[in-house]
Parts: sequence; C-alpha cells; structure tokens
Amino acid sequence: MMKPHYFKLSLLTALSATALYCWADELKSHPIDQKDREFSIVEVTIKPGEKVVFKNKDSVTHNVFSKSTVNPFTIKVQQPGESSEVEFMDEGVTEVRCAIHPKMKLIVTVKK
Ligand SMILES: [Cu+2]
Repeated sequence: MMKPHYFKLSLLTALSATALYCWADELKSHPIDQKDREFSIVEVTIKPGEKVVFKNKDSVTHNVFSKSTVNPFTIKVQQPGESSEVEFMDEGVTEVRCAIHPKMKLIVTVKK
C-alpha cells in the first residue's frame, strides 16, 4: 500500500507535468501575408483562441473578411503595409475572402 506521503508526492508530480504540458501548448500567432493579390497560404489549421495576423504586403488596398458564420469578422479597408490581428475563438471552418479581389481565398480551420 502507498503511504500518504508518497501519494502526495506523486500527485504533485502529476500536477507539475500538467502545468508543463499547458505551458508547451501556449497559443500562437499565425502570420499570413497578402501579396500579388493572393494570400501567402491557402489554408491553415489553428487552435481556438489563436490569432491570425493579416499583413498587406501589396501596393494596393485589401478588405479581408470572413464569409462564414463561424468566426465572423471584417478588417475593412487595409492600406499597403498595414497589419491586422484577428482572434479565432470558435471551432469550425471559416472562409476568408477579400471584398476587392474575389479570387483571394483562405480557409482557416479551428480545432482543439
Ligand atoms: Cu484584396
């Protein structure tokens, strides 16, 4: 049988391991550029609460928005050189488009 002292010690070890795991699993920011009237990638998978940083690296304005009911947002007019951070809280698939350039498309999948 395990003595109470050892039991406490193993509980402490388990808690420390959990804390370390959470620390290693911290939320990230995902940079995605707009260049040559395209997104730098066509799809990305992120965790709930993580952010995508949209940067306009073009010489034209963009207007990035979510076409989906999951994680709706709109950045509105974004001038060349500007960056905008968008937090994705809800799990699911979000289709991101540009209101000025209909060919621009990015799929953001949020899952745990
Ligand atoms: Cu655009």
